[in-house]
Amino acid sequence: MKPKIMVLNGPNLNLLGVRQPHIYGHDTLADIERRLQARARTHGFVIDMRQSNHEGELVTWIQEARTTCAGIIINPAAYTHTSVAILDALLACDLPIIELHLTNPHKREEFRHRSFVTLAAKGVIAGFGAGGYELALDAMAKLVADASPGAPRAKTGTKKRRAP
Ligand code: CA2
Repeated sequence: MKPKIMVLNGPNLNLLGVRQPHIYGHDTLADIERRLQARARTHGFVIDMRQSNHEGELVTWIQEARTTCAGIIINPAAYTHTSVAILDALLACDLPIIELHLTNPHKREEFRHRSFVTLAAKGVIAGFGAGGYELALDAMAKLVADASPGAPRAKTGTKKRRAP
């Protein structure tokens, strides 16, 4: 069975591509998911991408991922900076976790500089816009492969270049 990666998105990210494109870009969450599904196939992953405006729902989904997924990629949005509940749920998972942001919170208001979620994350990808989701998936592929060294790696489809 292909490993499943949970990709979680927090409050207001359903407005991506619809409002404030000068900050968050023109891609909708559906655009991002389409590209991510294609990238997941090259890694031999299944993606389960979800968005919620509710903290408790995100906590429930993290708990679900704990027993069903090989890793979690999470853009907790504003909950990044406030949610001990999401941090605790992530800490209870024995899974690789990648924190993801479209923008670079450290270049923004000071209240965005603190992340609770970082305490549970293996690493953070921030500031690369919608393309950050694919970067996160590539990083996750390495983490999952490192966690099960005996498992065969998926072919990524990149052609070998002939020597000049
Ligand atoms: O840069 C990111 O991805 C953030 O997680 C986005 C959050 C923000 O609170 C974090 O500090 C950084 C905000 C998400 C709001 O998404 C919107 C998208 C379109 C229009 C309005 C809001």
